[in-house]
Amino acid sequence: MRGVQVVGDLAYVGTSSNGLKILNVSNPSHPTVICPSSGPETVCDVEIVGDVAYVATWDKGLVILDISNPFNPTEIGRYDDGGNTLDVEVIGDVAYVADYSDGLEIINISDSTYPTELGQYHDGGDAKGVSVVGNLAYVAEFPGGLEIIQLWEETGNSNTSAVPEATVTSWFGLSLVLFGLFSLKVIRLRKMRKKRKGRKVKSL
Ligand SMILES: [Ca+2]
Ligand SMILES: [Ca+2]
Ligand SMILES: [Ca+2]
Repeated sequence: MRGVQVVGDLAYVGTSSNGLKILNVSNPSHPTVICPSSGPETVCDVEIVGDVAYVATWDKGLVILDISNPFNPTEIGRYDDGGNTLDVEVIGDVAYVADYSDGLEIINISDSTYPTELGQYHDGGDAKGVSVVGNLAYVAEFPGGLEIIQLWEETGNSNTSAVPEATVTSWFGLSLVLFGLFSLKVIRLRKMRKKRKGRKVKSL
């Protein structure tokens, strides 16, 4: 099993070679399988938004499933330009994907049937996990450690140079470990323009 999300009475569970398995877990003592497989993919992560499942499928990219009928999920879109999709986070019309040797990919999912790449950042290493908070993407990367990628510039009086200091402060107890083991970088990625290039603004 790889990745799981529960919504209401249903659990969406990733499998190693059968896509998503969907179970009714309304009785947690007796979960019942209502869909054993959505396809042949290896699922690394899944995020459910309404009637849509965004599935990170290792070597098959980001797969988008219509799950309005959980007994029979159907693929409605897919984005795969190489890499290995390990983790996905969806915020609004954008999917942020940790795509291993392709780094961070940012995918426009406003049209689920035709996902398109908005941007990508990769400066080496393998992206294995991603979490987005505000305009920052936190990427777990092997072997570099944590990379913090600025997705767009703040307006007004915000100071981008304050970002790494604030971040390290929040992990005060781990800061020495972070400095010793990880390469902590802050990268500016120009806002949501097609094929925009990222630019590193600070390294620690
Ligand atoms: Ca790409
Ligand atoms: Ca890719
Ligand atoms: Ca990197």
